[in-house]
Amino acid sequence: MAEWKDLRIDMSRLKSDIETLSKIGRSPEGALGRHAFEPPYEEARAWLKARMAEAGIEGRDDPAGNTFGRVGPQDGPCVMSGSHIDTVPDGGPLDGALGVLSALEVARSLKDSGLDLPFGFECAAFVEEEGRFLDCMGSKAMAGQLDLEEVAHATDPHGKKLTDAMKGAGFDPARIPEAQRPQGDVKAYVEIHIEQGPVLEQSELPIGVVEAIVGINHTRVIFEGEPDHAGTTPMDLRKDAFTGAAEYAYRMRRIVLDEGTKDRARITFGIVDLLPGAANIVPYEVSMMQEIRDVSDDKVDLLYAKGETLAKEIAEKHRLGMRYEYQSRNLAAAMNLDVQARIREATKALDLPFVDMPSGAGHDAQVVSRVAPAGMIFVPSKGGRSHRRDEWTDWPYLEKGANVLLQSVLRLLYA
Ligand code: HGY
Ligand code: MN
Ligand code: MN
Repeated sequence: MAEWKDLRIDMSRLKSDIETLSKIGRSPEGALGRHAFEPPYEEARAWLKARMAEAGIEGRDDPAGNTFGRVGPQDGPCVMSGSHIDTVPDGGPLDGALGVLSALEVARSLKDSGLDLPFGFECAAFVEEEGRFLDCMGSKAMAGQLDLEEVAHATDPHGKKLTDAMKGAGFDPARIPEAQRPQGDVKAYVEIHIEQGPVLEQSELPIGVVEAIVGINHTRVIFEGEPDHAGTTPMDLRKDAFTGAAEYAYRMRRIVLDEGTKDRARITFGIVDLLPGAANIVPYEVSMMQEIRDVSDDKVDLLYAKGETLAKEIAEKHRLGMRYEYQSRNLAAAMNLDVQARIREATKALDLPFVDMPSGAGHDAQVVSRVAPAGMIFVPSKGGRSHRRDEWTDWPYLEKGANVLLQSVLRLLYA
């Protein structure tokens, strides 16, 4: 039987899994899209469970739509590792997939090792991390942090309801609360993810140990005007909703730069819907999805409140109506110091240099950290690129990262 400190993952299996999953949900034009509960996602879920079954691991879906596989003792607390297999529209092959498939490879390596594990190890695919309907919906359900009112109202950008999408995939939204795991059930959680930014690549380091994850607030900012003829209505008489939206987006950027945490605050308007959408009609409604991020929740709250005040001021100035509709939030999260220490130990044992760093992206780990000690491992992103088709990390970095994950999990199991 292998000594646990000598265990390593099998890169050929992990590589083959990453390549195969990257083809599920890919259009003939090359765009990858696996949106929670839609057919490509369900195909990926079935494939994942088949891969578990091939390894002698039983795949299990919980009532919220998360998927788990467990090795070692089947009852009692577990060490868990996972991430998500949903993607953003036209997304990349590694965001989320790396964490799920590396966790699966860790499960297989533990099973093959013949080690007598003191606790179970679970690999997890949390559903709907990317927030097409509702950010980190699956991990929030497991952590008992899901607001069922938000679930009832959540829609995708086309107006499809989350509850209808769940039903379409065979899940009953009324049973979501059953997905909550009892306190103490997850003894520790560790997630590997691509960095999605340039820091590791630029400093030529293979591993990042995450110290904290940003808080995120999603709010719909809507300006309402009147649809008038674009040629005959004088400029000073029209109620142009876009004028309000444009001024708002421009001035909010300044506020976030001046009043958010230095170098850590972000604002993005990633969805803008304009009605009626004709070149010769004054827009009567503009709805923008505002995303604020900061490492400090107090700053997120402050910027959110400043946004409402600004929107009111601008609406008055241009004689527009205004609605400021909160959608959802993820609280900022510090990673557990003990889990961080185990990751550093594992990294040093593998003779790899690393850096401690914050995460500007949101992750399931930040939700799980509310109910269990959680940590994260980052690997470099080529060109810092993510949430796009050419997102990539070279294979040797992925192998190093997966071995750090395995060795971190072993330290958490035997701690
Ligand atoms: O949006 C995020 O930060 C993550 O990629 N879901
Ligand atoms: Mn993402
Ligand atoms: Mn992700």
